[in-house]
Amino acid sequence: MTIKEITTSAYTDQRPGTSGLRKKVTVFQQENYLENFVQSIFNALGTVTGITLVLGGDGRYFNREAIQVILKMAAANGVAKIIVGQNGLLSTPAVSTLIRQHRKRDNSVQGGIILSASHNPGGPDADFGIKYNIDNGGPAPEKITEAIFQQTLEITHYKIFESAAIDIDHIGEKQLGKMEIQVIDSVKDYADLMETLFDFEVIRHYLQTSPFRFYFDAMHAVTGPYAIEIFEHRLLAPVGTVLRGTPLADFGGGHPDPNLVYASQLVSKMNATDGPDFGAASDGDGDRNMILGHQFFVTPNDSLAILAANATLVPGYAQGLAGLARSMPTSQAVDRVAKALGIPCYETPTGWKFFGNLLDAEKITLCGEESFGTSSAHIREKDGLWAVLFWLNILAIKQQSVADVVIAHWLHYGRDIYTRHDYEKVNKEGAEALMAQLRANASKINGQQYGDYEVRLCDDFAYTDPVDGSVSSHQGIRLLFTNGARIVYRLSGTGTEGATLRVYIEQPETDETKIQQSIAQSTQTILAELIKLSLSIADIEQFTGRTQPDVIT
Ligand code: VG1
Ligand code: CO
Repeated sequence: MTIKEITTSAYTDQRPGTSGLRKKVTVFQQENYLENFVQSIFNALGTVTGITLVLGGDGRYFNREAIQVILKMAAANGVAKIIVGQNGLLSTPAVSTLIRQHRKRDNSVQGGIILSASHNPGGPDADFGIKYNIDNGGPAPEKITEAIFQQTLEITHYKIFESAAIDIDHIGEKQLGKMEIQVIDSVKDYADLMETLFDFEVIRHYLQTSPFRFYFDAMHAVTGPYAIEIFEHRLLAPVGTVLRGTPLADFGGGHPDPNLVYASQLVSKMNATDGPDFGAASDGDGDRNMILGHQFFVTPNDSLAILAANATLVPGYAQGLAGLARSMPTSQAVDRVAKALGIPCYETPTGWKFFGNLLDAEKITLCGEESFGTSSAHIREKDGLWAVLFWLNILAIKQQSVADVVIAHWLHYGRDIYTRHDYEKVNKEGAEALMAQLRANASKINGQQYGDYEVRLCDDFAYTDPVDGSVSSHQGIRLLFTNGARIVYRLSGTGTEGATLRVYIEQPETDETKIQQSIAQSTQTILAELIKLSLSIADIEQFTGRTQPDVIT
């Protein structure tokens, strides 16, 4: 076995987006493409000699190949040890858990590498991704992702160990040159952490003694083994509670995206007359969650607010919450809870990395995004199964239906009627021109009256991190109306084809009668006037050629 130094030339398209580097598998399969990025991570870290890293992915196509490359490159670069999930599988929240737990005992643990394109489809013609997480278990902040990007532009060489394939399918310790490889059970540490946060006894009792029925759809992605262990083995839910529980390299041909469109199988189960009481799904890498009741969809915005409002019912949060946070496009539902609890609520740009400092500084305990992401200070990533367990724990205590819990919440705190419209795979130049025009017109839009809606503020959202003072600008155009309604426009940073324009639309309602009426109405109908405005203010048709979104959430 020898260390080889390979000459390479730089690619110019390796800037990490909202959540790591995401590209088509065919892009990653280009000569030295993955190697360049991995070496750039190591180079950006300065020295990796003697460090320990956690490594795993969501099992999608190219996961195994990438793990072999990373192990060999780590060994050649002087990494002391890699902790890797069996079969190369680790969910994003499990990686975060492992980094934090191993670091408590061993401060050579510096971070981890996650292989996933999250909710994007997998397979030879679909997507792959790679992301670096730092020693707190969370996604690298912009300062580090920018340093990695700089390295990708300057790279000339990378180092790799020449060796046969390393067995990652059997638990145990192996050696590659001087580097130790510890293949671990992908599930155990994460499942143990969940037991410390939630009352498994109460949930188990409820599942066994009441008629309550529930399904979890793992979408053939990474959460299958975690969900089977937690729900079926530890909580004794009936075998078959976990649907599509086997991770597949192409996710069975579907989008591992837990929303009403891509989890339609679960949705139709929930909508049946005699359907179950509770349903949930998670995404490719296990950090997202969708929560459903019988014939009822809980928006991620409401879910975050409801978890916050009920947190003290759950053992892990019985002491109360330090503060709350949401990404800017996420609805203001959680702000109402923060206000009622008398705790701060922070508004961050889109992407989990912006919550890290707030969590580290103990300024917040729970946080979330409208994009089906919710989590807490227990790790530094969003956490799909955590949210499902949180709901199960609350339902087992309250013994009410999901719909009753949500409606009672609305009547108490007010309701934020909300939708997100995604215009996918649109022409990149058109989408950028649309944003540029909005940006240029922001000051003109300020103060404008559109029908019943008067703009109180139109700006391009910028965020100053309250902990380290770093500034992130151009995070989305927001229109705040005097009546509390909002329209937000931003371009996705996770897509791999053309551009995706996301339009977020929100209308608060605090009048009890109107909230009651809203229950039977469709969100799109209630928001019709704002939706029309969202199209005209940004000239969406003119710039994208589209008159309707591809996905409505
Ligand atoms: C999307 C979501 C964002 C989320 C990100 C990563 O980003 O909007 O809220 O943090 O995906 O989610 P964008 O830039 O496409 O809007 V996932 O589950 O990577 O890990
Ligand atoms: Co994800």
